Parts: sequence; structure tokens; C-alpha cells
Amino acid sequence: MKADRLLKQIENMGVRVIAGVPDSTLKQFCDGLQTYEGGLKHYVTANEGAAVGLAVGAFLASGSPACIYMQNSGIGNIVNPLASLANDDVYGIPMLFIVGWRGEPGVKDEPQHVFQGKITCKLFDTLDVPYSVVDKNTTDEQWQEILTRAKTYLDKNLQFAIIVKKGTFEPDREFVWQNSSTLNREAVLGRLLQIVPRDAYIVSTTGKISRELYEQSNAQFGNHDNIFMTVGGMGHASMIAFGVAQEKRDKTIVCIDGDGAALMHMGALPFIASQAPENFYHIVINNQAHESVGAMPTGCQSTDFSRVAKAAGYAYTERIMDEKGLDSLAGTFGSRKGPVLYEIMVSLDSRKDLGRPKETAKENRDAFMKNFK
Ligand SMILES: Cc1ncc(C[n+]2csc(CCOP(=O)(O)OP(=O)(O)O)c2C)c(N)n1
Repeated sequence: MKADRLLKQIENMGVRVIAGVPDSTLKQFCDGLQTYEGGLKHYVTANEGAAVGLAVGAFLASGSPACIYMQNSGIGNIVNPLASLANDDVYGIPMLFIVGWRGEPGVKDEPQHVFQGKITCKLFDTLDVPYSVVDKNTTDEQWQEILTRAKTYLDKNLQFAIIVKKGTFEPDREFVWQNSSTLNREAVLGRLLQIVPRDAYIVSTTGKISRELYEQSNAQFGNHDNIFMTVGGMGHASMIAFGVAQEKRDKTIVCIDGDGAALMHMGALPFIASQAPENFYHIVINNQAHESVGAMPTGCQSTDFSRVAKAAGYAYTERIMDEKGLDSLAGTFGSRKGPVLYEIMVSLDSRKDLGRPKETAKENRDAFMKNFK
């Protein structure tokens, strides 16, 4: 299936608004959305639940159902507004979900996708959302039948999901977006490992930031035992780091976050600020995009995290744009009491041959926890 074609069909069903969070399984679909010339209004939301909220509002105002695209990891974020607001037992708000299926049983995938992949269909069953599963062999006629079926549910103010297996969408026009930053993310992460004291603990966010830190730490120190990689649970790295920081007040705790992840559960910022952990250092690596899953812009490209954190009540915040800024960080890191937030602006490059953790998630958990024994 080509993204452009599906988007036209979705539009022909009466959908006017499409919102979501990008996903690697849906990379070609997301690229197609960025270049689509039809009449759909597109929004990248901070998290998948927010897309459901937007869909509710759009329906209330227009009477047209909205479409939500997402990775299956985001199901958790949609459960509350779907079950307690959009479901037929409450307001009955129609919406069409397009869901990238990571961790499909029988297909090798990363640990964070295995369980979520196994329960994906069951979750839609439980949520009263009928669905069809598509893959690269789904014919045009079958797609047509699925969309006709979907429309019968939407017309009754119910929801419907299309669960998309890997490889379903054919590559078409690739969407390439660049920001104006010059620092390279992996080089910045390598440098941060030099700047952060060796006896500090690092909690890193979901996606390539963790993978790059893992490789950089192994290359520099031969291990990565002081790093906890938040491989799933996108957006929660800062609260994990806060949890560690409160238990280990004599240690320096550093959260290395992404801008997309920090946006996803941004309530963590005022919460952390109000708790005022002096040993907490938050570093947001801002490339204004979801680079790990295809580099779609976050939709909040102009957000200045250093100013948001300042307004939230962090003790000190700063935006770093270049090598000079990193040099100055190297000279001052740790001299200020937390909570501190450094936002580092980076470009959108990443290595094609970037690896993935070789140990199991539990081995990494145990190696991290051993530090505290
Ligand atoms: C709840 C949830 N939604 C979507 C994803 C898919 N996902 C993995 S990494 C990522 C992008 C992270 O973006 P950002 O934090 O800005 O870091 P970057 O990849 O740009 O370095 C996304 C959307 C996910 N893992 N979990």
C-alpha cells in the first residue's frame, strides 16, 4: 500500500483531521502524511492520548471522525480517554486508529516490544475496538473491504483500528526535514560521558539516545553499568531518574532525555521542580524531531525547554547551541545545585550501523542495581 493512496481513501471516508505520534513501522505512512496534498489537517501531538483528545474535539465541532496514527507502544496512552470518554458507554465518539505493530509474535524484535506486541490485539478487543490486521500482501480489494467495514463503525459513532504489520507500506516520496543545529547527537553524548562525573548515574530516554550512549560508554569505559536505558515507557525517563535521585541523595543523577520524550509527559517538569532534588540534572537533547523513528518534526519545534523548565521552577536552566556552550558546560557541570536543566540543540544525523544493547533488559537492570549494593 502506498501512503498517499491510503490517505486519499481515508479522506474519502469523511475524515478531515489526522493526528498522532510517529512510529518506525509507519515510517512511509508518516512520510506520506508530510507530503500529502489533499485536504487532511495533520497534527503531531505530544502523546497518543492527546491525539484522542484532539479527535474528540474535532468530532464535536465538525461531526467528522478523526484518524489517529501511532505505534502500539502508545496504546497505554490512549486507554484512558478511549475507555472513559470516547467509548459507546460514555459519549460515543468515532475514530479510526492506524497502529504500527511492533513485537508481532513470531517476528524478532527488541525486548520492549515483545509483551506489548503479544497483547496488542487483545487490548483492542478489551477496549471494544474492532480491528483488521494488514500486511504487505493485503490486496487493494482487501483494503477496500477493511475501509468499508471501518466506515460502518465510524458511521455508528464507534471506533475501528487497522493494525499494520512491518513492511506494509511501500517506500514512496521520502520526507526529509532538517533543523538548523550543527552539533551531532552521538558526539554530544560521547562528550557528556566525559563531562558527567564518572560516579554519577545516568537514566537515558527511549530510542537512539540510549543506543548511542550504550555504544559510546562501552567504547570509552568498556561498560555501561551506570546507565539505565528507558527502552520502553517513552517520556518517563525523568521520573525514573527522579526516583533514583530521591533514594540516593548523595549521588549525582543525570537524566538524558529527548525533546519528543520530554514533551510526551511534560508534567514531570513542574513536579520535579517542586520537589527540588539538589542532585538532579536533566539534559534534553533537542533535535526538534522524533529522529529515532524517522525524524518527523515533533510539532512543537519552537518549544524552548530551558525556558519551560525555568518557568516550571528548575533552579537553573540553559540552552546550549554549539561547541563553545559544551566547553562551558564541561567547566561548570555540578557546580550548581539541582534541579538543573540543560537543553542541547543537535542536528538530525544518526549512524546507519548503530547497534542495540547485546545484554537482556534484566541483565542491564541488574548491572545498574549492583552499583547500589
Ligand atoms: C508511547 C510511545 N509512543 C511512540 C513510541 C515510538 N518512539 C520510539 S523513540 C521515538 C522518538 C523519540 O523522540 P525524541 O525523544 O525526540 O528522541 P530522538 O529520537 O529525536 O533522539 C518514538 C516516537 C514509543 N516508543 N512509545
